[in-house]
Amino acid sequence: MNITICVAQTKAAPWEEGFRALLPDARVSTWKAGDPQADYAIVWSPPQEFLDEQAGLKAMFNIGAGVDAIMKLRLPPQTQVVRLDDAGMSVQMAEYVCHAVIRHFREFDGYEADIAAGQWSYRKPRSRADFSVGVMGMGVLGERVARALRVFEFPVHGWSRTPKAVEGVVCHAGTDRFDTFLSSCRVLVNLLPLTPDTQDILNRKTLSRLQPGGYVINVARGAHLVEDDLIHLLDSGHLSGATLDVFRTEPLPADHPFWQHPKVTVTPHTSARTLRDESIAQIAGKIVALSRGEPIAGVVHRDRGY
Ligand code: NDP
Ligand code: OXD
Repeated sequence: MNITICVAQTKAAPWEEGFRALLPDARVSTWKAGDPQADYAIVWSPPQEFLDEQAGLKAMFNIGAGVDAIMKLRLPPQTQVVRLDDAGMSVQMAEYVCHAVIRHFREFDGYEADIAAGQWSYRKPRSRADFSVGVMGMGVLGERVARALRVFEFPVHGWSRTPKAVEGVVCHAGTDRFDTFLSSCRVLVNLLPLTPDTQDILNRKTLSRLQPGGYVINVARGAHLVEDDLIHLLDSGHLSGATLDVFRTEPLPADHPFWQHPKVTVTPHTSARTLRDESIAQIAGKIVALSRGEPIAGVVHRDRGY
C-alpha cells in the first residue's frame, strides 16, 4: 500500500515517521510532483496539482476537522474525503470556550485592569441565568463544548441542521429555528463547518438578534463572520465583546482593527490544535479498516460539504 503526505504549513517528516511506525508494511513518502499513484493521502490544504495527479486515491485524510479548503478544489470523483474525528481536539475546544465564557461572565479582564492600577475593587456578581450560551454546530466539537458549559450551570442552547438530544441543553434544529435560537442567547459560540450555507452567517442581521450585551466567540472559520458588521455592533454597544480565534485572512494582518479593538480578544487559530500522535493513530486505524473493507467514521458528505 502507498501512502503519500501532502501537508501545507507543517513539517511532513514527523508524519512520515509516525505512519511508518504504525503501518510498517506501507510505503510512506512525502509527495512531489510526478510521483506514482498513492492509495491513501494525508493532506492539509493540498494544491489542485496534487489532486489532478493523484486521481486514483481511495481516500484522502485531512489532518484537521474542517475540510473547507479541500471542498473548494476539483476532487477525484471516487476518493473518500475523511476529516479528523476529535483526535484530542474536543477537550481543547471545551477548555478554550469555557475559559472565554467564564472570563467574560466573571469580568476577569476588569479585575485584571483594576489590580494593575493597584485597586482592590468588587463588581456586582452577575446572574448566570442571564448568560444563556448558544452553540452553533452541535457536532463532535460543539456537543462537547455544550456539555462542558453545562458543568458550570450556564443555560445552554444548541443549533444544528438535524435534531439532537443532549441532556441539559435546549436543542434547536434547522433554519426555521435559527431566529428563536439566536434570541435565546447572550453569548454565541460558532462551531459550524464552513460551507456555502454557513458562509457570512455571523452578520449584522443575525448578531443583532442576540440579547443586548451579547458576546461572540468564533472558533470555527473566519469566513463565517462579516467583520465590519461585528465592529459596528460592538461600537454601537449592542454587543459587549468578542473572542476570535479565526479570521478571513490568517495570520491576521498587522493593521487589522481587531488587534487594537478594546472589546476584541484575538488568538492565533489555536483553540483546538491538531495533536500529531493522536491523529496518526486515528488515521492509521482508518486506513487498516478501509483496506479490510470496513466502514469508518468521519467521511465527508460531498453534497453537504462537511
Ligand atoms: P462536525 O461536522 O462534527 O459538526 C458540525 C455541526 O454543524 C453539526 O452539528 C451540523 O449539523 C452543524 N451544521 C452544519 N451545517 C449546518 C447548517 N447549515 N445549519 C445548522 N447546523 C449546521 O464538525 P466538528 O464539530 O468536528 O468541527 C466544526 C468546525 O470547527 C470545523 O468544521 C472547523 O471549521 C472548526 N475547527 C476549528 C478549529 C480551531 O482551532 N479554531 C479546530 C477544529 C475545528 P448536523 O449534526 O445536523 O449535521
Ligand atoms: C481544523 C482546524 O479544522 O485546525 O482542525 O482549524
